Amino acid sequence: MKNSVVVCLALLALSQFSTPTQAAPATAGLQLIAEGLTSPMALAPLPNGRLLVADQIGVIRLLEKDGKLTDTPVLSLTNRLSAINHGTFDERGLLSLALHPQFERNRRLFAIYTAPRRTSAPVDYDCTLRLSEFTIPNSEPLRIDPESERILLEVDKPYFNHNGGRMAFGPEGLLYLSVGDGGGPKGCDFGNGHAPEGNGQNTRTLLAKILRLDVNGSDASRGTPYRIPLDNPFASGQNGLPEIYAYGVRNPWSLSFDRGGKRELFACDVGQMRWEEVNIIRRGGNYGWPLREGFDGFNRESPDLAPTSKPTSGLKGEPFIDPVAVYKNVSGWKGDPQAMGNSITGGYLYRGKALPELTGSFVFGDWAGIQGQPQGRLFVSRPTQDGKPWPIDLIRVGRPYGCVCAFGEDNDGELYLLTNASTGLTPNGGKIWKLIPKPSL
Ligand SMILES: [Ca+2]
Repeated sequence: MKNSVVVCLALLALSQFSTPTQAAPATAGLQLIAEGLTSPMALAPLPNGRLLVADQIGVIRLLEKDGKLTDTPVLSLTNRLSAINHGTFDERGLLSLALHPQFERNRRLFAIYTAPRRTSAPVDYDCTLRLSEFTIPNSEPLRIDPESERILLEVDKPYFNHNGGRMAFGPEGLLYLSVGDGGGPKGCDFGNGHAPEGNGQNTRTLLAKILRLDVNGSDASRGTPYRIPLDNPFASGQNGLPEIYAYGVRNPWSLSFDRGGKRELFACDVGQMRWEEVNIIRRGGNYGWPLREGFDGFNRESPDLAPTSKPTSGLKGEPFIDPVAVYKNVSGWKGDPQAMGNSITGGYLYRGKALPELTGSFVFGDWAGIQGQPQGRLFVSRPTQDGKPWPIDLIRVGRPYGCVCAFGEDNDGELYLLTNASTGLTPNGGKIWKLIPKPSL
């Protein structure tokens, strides 16, 4: 999801892709785990295997191991959210959850959601992206006291869209979160609340960034309830805001660490009209937005058209970091049989056991597919060893599943697909599926 406008798309056949790098599609099955949600956005696996489920409408519910979704919310944040468009498209609401790596000892749960505009923000701004933490009492039934909320970070948002708002703890225990470029009616990192060079290339705003915080202490000298990791690229504050870990991203709609291998950080960045990206995020990296999209330049005036230039470095001469995998967005490639979707939804480097065919590959999807209808798609991208772009293949599951809102991962590294029946916040349209081996015929 997360394109500013759901564009009416040309009728394209759901045909095979034919680029030379693409192998046969992978296959998997989908097991329906839970339904009755609106727009499931995130899963957080508790140590005992139960799953916390974040619904975009501001509710956190508990999914028991037997698949029963508890009726009474573990926590409701509905009265702390910004306005959201119930029933129709929106990018605001409750966006992600993460448990502290030492959750069993400290019971800390982190959540990102959009709150109303702060009074300190410009009056024409839309909302506030808020990172908060809550304490989950070690008692049953599981209930979180909303008054346990501790606000850690807020970012003023000029528009309702391009929030980012995904997060993950790294293997070293630091918290990483994504922040979108601020959005706007025209996209392209333009307009009110956007730096002339684009927020992506301006290191004095937290918009269009990957941030990294140490939430295991506060910093009295800065007055923040978190600390700045000493090796953050702008830790001194001299050349940029110290929370920044990487920059030049548009609307990163996933943030996840490989739980094996090199423990790399993956972020999928939703493109404007032409390219959807899978990125590996490196400390201090400049990912190019809004000067680059995919491996290409970017035409900020006419984003559906081919760019006229291809800058290779940022304002300080730092070389842009390319994505590892891209696919064409049907909005900018109408009629192109290689256009694979309209808005990337990031996932995980698969390390589970159920699907050996996918082990060591990045599993992700497209929000609404090539029709702009609730016909999301599932993809796998397999790493290359020669530095070439990773090929992307479809994962065929043999059944419709609606819009791909997000992915989740449990304690065993098995993956879940979080879907919505429409491109809007349709009550009861949200479902959770587990990726399982393809059922035998
Ligand atoms: Ca990029």
